[in-house]
Amino acid sequence: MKVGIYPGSFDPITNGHLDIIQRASNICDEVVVSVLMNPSKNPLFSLEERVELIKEVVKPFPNVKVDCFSGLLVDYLKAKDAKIIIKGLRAVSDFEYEFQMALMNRKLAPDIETIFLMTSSKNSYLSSSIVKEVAKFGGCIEGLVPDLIRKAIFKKL
Ligand code: COD
Repeated sequence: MKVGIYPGSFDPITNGHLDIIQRASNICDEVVVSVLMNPSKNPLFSLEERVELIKEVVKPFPNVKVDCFSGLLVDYLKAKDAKIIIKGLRAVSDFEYEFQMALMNRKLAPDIETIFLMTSSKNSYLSSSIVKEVAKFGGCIEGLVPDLIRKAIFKKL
């Protein structure tokens, strides 16, 4: 069974992330959206909130699960006996950082492959931070995140 692990902060999940999840679900038997537990960051949503919100919005995809992890990504994949890391690419600006991470992950675990999926152009400018910033100053974030997430963001803010 081909299990693809899609790791990230997902604070919160956006339509850009969902675009990648949908594409990955078409090529993997199972996709696990894995939220990083990172105590050094100061997220808008707690880990539990992020996991619950993602579970709600991935309901239409029967082969997508949600989980969380801490520590090295490759150790998490080994524990799950998975060999595929899914990453999303928006623009050339993502490439350098993602390439560096992919090569380091390959050095740590040569049998694990990173697969990059390109987002639709309509989602290519989206990031969790930009959505939060626009919302914070009262801007419209309709169409950038699922409705449930939009409501959760405004409730938080
Ligand atoms: N369209 C397409 N893809 C998108 C979009 C969009 N609009 N927005 C984000 N993405 C992609 C990102 O490129 C990324 O691939 C993924 O979605 C998640 O994005 P974020 O911003 O939620 O999460 P990040 O980038 O903060 O996640 C970083 C990781 C958690 C993957 C990374 O820090 C990690 O693996 N940490 C574990 C520790 C580790 O192993 N470190 C060594 C790695 S070398």
